[in-house]
Amino acid sequence: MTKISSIEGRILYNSRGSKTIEIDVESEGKFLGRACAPSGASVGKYEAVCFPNGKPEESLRIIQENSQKFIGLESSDLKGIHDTLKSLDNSTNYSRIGGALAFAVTIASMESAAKAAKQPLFEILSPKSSFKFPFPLGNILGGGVHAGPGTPDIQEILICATGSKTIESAIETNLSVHKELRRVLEKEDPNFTNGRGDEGGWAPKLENQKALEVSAKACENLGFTLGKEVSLGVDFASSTQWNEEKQKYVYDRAGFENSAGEQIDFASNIIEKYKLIFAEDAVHEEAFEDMAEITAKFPNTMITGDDLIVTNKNILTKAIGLKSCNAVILKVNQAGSLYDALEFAKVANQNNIRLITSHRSGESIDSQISHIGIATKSKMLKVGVVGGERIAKLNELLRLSEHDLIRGMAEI
Ligand code: 2PG
Ligand code: MG
Repeated sequence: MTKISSIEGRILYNSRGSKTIEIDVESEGKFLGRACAPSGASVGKYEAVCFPNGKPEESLRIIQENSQKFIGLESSDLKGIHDTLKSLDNSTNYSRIGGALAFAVTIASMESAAKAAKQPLFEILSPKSSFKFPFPLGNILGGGVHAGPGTPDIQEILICATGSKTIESAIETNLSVHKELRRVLEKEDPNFTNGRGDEGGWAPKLENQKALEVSAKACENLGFTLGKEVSLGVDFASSTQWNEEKQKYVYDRAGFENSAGEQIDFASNIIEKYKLIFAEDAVHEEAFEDMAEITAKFPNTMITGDDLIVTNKNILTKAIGLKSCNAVILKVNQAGSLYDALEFAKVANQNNIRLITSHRSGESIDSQISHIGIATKSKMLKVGVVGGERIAKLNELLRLSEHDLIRGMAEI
């Protein structure tokens, strides 16, 4: 048991070059925990507010003025630290102090506690558990708000080495598909510049269907069968297409519009044709019934809520009642504090809703989410394939493979 002796913060930049906050929590004057908050581009309506009035400086001022409230708390007392944050901000979405601050303070504290206990972070987050590796799920082709005009409306096409038996082979297989896709794209378009989106996926000038075709082609070129050695996933991020006034999904780049019913067919056709293992936000963030229709149709695909659920346990409880999804994204900064996110994970696990712990498109080079994915028994870890801030999370998994507490891959 060690007590927090100091808490400090600073303004840094995330992978998109936007300002963010980093927090240092020290226990007993020597065990340093450090966490830097990420941020999203496709942000759910109901997720925690990143910074008060959009200003990281506000969050920094708040922690500087209130640091004494944290000093003397046990660094491992996640609930106590969470409650202290809530005493500064009793809003439901951290609009006063910023969800980014709640994220950074709670993760830095637990990292400090882990160092003091000489235990890895995943173990201190979930003591006396059995652990498995989540399957890395990585963006190989990006569009939507993560890439520029001319790219697909669909935000992400993802790869997952579902046939891999080890974490090493799962990472290597994802990398090989990402590399092969570059060759396929260069053949397809001799003017392809090798440009990449925010999460490291290629960002070609292609419409949705063609983008899916080339992604499947890259897998086949390597001798893989979709649904066997590897599987594709899609984050439709449909809220970015949803036009409230028209009550339609507007696919600007491809030049068509879908009614609610047509969107269900559009997503269903893609899930079927490409045997998707993972389909995220196939409809917009308030279409719980439409999601339920897709979930009922595809019991073997992870029909996943991200913007729909925003790592919020009350929204998840509603979705469970409506059978809206069989899987959920866990993004700590959507919830706010790590305590909130772990409470959310409990509800998901108790109800057989599969968890996918995820990065944000604007990331830091931290790698605590690899531990959070393991500790929450996530089936997948959505962290990208390439790019320094993405590789950092994958490399941490490789380091953790030296640990004999983690045995084998998750069952998906
Ligand atoms: C998503 C994420 C991460 P963002 O929509 O799932 O891939 O993107 O961080 O921009 O919300
Ligand atoms: Mg998403």
